[in-house]
Amino acid sequence: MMAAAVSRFRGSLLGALLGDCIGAVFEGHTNVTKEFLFDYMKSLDKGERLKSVLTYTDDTAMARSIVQSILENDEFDVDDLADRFTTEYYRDPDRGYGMAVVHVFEKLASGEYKYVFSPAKEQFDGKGSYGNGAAMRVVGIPLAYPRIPDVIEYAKTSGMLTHASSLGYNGAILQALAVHYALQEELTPETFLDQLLDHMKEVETDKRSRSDALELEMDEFPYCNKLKKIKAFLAREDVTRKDIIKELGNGIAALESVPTAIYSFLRCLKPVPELPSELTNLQQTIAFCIMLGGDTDTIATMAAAIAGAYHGEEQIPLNWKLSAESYKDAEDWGEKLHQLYCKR
Ligand code: 8NA
Ligand code: MG
Ligand code: MG
Ligand code: MG
Repeated sequence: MMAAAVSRFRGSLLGALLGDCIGAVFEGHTNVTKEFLFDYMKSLDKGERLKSVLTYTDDTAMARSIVQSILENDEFDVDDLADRFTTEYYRDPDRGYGMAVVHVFEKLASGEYKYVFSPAKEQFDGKGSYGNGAAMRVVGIPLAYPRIPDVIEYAKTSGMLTHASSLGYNGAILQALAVHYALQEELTPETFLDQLLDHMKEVETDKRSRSDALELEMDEFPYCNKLKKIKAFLAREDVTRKDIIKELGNGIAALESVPTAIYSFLRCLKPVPELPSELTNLQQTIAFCIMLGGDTDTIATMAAAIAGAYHGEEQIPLNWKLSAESYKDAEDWGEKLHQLYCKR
C-alpha cells in the first residue's frame, strides 16, 4: 500500500535521524558483525535504549539548520543558512564534524569575509572539499521544493557553503534528487535510476565538474558512472559486501557514499536474505548500510532519508523512534515541510 503523503515527509526526516543515530554507534568500524548489530537492533525494539536516548551527530545538526532556515524564512536564504550552520557549530561543536569543515565555520564567524561562499573555496588549497557533508544534510530541500530546478539549485547552493568541489555539491544534488523521486507515488528501480542518470548527465556536463574530475584523476561523469554500476549490481544476485565497498565505496567522500546509500535503498526494496525478516524495508536499509562499515552514520542517514520518503513513517517502530534525540522535531517539521511542498 502507498504511504500517505505526509507520512513520507515525516518518514524521511525520522529515517534520516535514525540512520544517523544508529549508524553513529558503528561509525568507522571496519568489521561490523551481524550478531552485534542485530542484538543492538533488538535492544532498540525492546525499548532498552529509552533511558539514555541515542544522540545525533553533525549530519542531523546540519540537516536541522537547513530545515529550520527554510521553515522560518518560508524561502531558501543562503546567508541565513550560513549563519545557522556557524551558530549551531559554536553552540555544540562536539557532534563529530569533519576535520576540515570546522575551518569554514571559523572563517564565517570571523566576520572577515564579504561573501558566504569564500571560506569554502579556500578549503584544500583552493580545490574545495569533496566530503559527503553537503549531501548528508540536504534532505530538507527536496521535502520543501517540488520542482526539480529548485531542488538542484538549492542543493547546490547549500552545499557550496562548505563544499566548493563539484564532487561535494554534486553529491548533494544527487542525494536531493533521490529523495525527490522517492516521494513520488510510482517507482521502479529502473525508472528511478534512469531519471537520476538523466539529471546527473546534465549536472556533470558543466565545465567545473569536468575539470574537477580531471584534476582528481578520475573519468568524467563520475556520478553517472556510479549510477551505472548500481544498475549492474541490481541485476545480479551475487553482489557481496566486498564488491559494494570496492566499487561504490563506504568512505567520507561524497562520491564514495551517496551512490552507496542509493544502492542500499534500492537493494532493500526486496528482502535481503542475510537480514532478519521481521525488519521493515526501512530498518533493513539502515542495517544494510551499517554492515558495510566505514562512514556508517552518514551512509545510513542518506539511505534512510530516501527509504523514509518512499515507505513512510509506518515502517519505523515506535521504540526506534522514541530512542532518538529530538524525534518530535522530525515529526513536526515533516508535517510543516509537507504543507510548504503542497503550497508551492
Ligand atoms: P570535510 O569537508 O572536513 O571533509 C571530510 C574529509 O574528507 C576531510 O577531513 C578530508 O579528509 C577529506 N577531503 C575532503 N575534500 C578533500 C580534498 N579536496 N582533498 C583531500 N581530502 C579531502 O567535512 P564533511 O562535512 O564533508 O564531512 C562529513 C563527514 O564527517 C561525515 O561522515 C560526518 O559524519 C563526519 N565524520 C566522519 C567520520 C568518519 O570517520 N567517517 C568521523 C567523524 C565525523
Ligand atoms: Mg556524523
Ligand atoms: Mg537574509
Ligand atoms: Mg559520518
